[in-house]
Amino acid sequence: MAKTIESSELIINSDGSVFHLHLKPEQLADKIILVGDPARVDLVAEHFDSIDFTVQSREFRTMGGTLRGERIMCLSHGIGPDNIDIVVNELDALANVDFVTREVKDRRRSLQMVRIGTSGSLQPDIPVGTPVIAVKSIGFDGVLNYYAGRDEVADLDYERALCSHTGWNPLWARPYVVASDPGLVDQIGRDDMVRGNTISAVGFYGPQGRELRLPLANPDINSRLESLSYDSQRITNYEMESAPLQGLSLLMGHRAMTVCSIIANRMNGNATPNYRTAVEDLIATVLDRFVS
Ligand code: R1P
Repeated sequence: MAKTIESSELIINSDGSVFHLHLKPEQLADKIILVGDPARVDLVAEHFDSIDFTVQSREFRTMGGTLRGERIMCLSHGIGPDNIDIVVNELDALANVDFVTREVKDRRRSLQMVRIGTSGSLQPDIPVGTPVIAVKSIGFDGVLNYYAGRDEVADLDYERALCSHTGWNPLWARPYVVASDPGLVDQIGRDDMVRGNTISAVGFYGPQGRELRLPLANPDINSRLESLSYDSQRITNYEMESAPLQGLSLLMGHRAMTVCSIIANRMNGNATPNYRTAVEDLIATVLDRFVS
């Protein structure tokens, strides 16, 4: 018998849309671009051949339409891994739950999600302006630890190596390492993008080793992360969403990846507040390869 989900667990608005995203099942496209900033949704959608709808609720702004004859949509998730828990669960519900009967559908629908973000480099040789694909995502946020099956989709040996090399602070959430969808990475990644291992942090300042006025619990964390080499892989950059996006997609049967434009180099102390052109170029490149 199909599982039925209570209205307290999956809240459906009176217009038939899902609680936070305010999207209706019929609006869902299989190809989805995710961006952090609601204003960036318009930069993506201006490449669409047609725009069928725009929906906004809080930081979640969605524009849906077509590109080269395919349905596509772009959605903003705001800042932080906690928002990704909302976004991926609600997108999955739109795809795989009947909103009238509240039953989980028998046939699973798989979405393709590409996050285009901004990021800080942890390697001196990856400068500002470089697009970095998260071939592996490393969650410092803990979101995936709340789901059964976490250990089946995570790279436990990498996690152990990371904890041992960094002297992991036991007060922090247990980190998890998850892989991007290899097909999407091959489709979108070319020689003009670096393939790296991306950390999703739970905050922007202390949780990414930034010291303003408050001293850090572990001030040497970034140099330890920079020097880790596991299975010929190195940690390349910090952002805040790729790991929960990857981890939840793996558990739910969706395909996902993240590519970020580097806007700061944490090891060299360089940064640019003028990254709009680099992000616009990255959007155009990703769309061209995502829908071809
Ligand atoms: C922090 O400034 C935000 O920028 C990065 C981080 O992941 C975080 O969301 O990505 P976006 O530019 O995609 O928001």
